[in-house]
Amino acid sequence: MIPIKLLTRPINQFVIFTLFFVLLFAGCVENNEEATNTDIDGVIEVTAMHDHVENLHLFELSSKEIPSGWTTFQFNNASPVDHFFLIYRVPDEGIEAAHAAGEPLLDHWFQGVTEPFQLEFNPFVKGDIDYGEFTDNLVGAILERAPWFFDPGAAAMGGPGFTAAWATSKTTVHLPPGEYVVECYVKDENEVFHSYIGMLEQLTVTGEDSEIEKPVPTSRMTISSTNGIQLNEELHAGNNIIEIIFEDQVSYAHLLGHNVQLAKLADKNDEELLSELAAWMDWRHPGSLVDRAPGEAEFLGGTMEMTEGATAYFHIDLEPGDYVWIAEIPDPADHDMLKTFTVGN
Ligand SMILES: [Cu+2]
Repeated sequence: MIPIKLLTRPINQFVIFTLFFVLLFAGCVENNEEATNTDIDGVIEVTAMHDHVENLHLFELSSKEIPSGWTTFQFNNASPVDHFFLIYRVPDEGIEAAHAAGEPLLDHWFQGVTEPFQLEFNPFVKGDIDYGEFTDNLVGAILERAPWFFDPGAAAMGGPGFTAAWATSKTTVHLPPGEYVVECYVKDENEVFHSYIGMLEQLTVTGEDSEIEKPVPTSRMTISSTNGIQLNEELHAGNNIIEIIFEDQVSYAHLLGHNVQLAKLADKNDEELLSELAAWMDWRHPGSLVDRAPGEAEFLGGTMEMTEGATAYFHIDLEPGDYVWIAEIPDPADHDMLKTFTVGN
């Protein structure tokens, strides 16, 4: 049984928390990426990798301790499947609970949130229990081990969005001092979330101020549950910095809030692929969110979920062609969160 209170208000955080965690990976600059970013103040390199021997999906971070303020995450996907980098702020209650249990914070999060999610998801994705039973079981398990996850809740702070295998993306977010957990919940072929098999890391933001100025945007986007995704002007070929403002945040049927993803398409009028892509992004279905986006859709980043009022800056070098903005929610077109466009020469 889930207390009603927890099903109303915390659903946001629940949602937020809802899924899995990530790891930040530091460091390794792959030879197919530009290596200059480590020289820029306020840029953290995150490399996504796959350990084929152990079947682990991993993040490597250029630093796991950073000053507070504006930070740009350069996400290098050096692996054969799609990933993202979702940042959660751990509430003080979570830090205290880990301390009281004598457990490292990341272990406490894994055992309290990540592991219950995977274990409760297993019978659901096999078809043994229905969605209602799954969510009841999930909430019960997390309340038992990590009640702080719902109340006061872990806050979604954005981070680089879905980034295709071997691709890179770049997103700037503002992080106040605190402890953070980062994760990717793309699934492998066995319906195992990457957060459960390595992509869960801790990031510490110190009290020191980075004194980095926020990026100067070239265009402005808003996203909200009522007006969907709105961009104030057409994008052009070349470098763009898109300011993405979360006017609100709500919990959808898949327990998560909205986010903003960009994908390149072979043909923006391919309606079949667009609905396949939208269905693929709903983690609840067997086969969805597994390995790679369907067809020729290639994810180029964006920003993961953020709390109401938060802003991210998405840096993207666009070449001419067809694209789609899409939020990772059920039936995004119904919410005006699936929008195709063309970039001209
Ligand atoms: Cu992943």
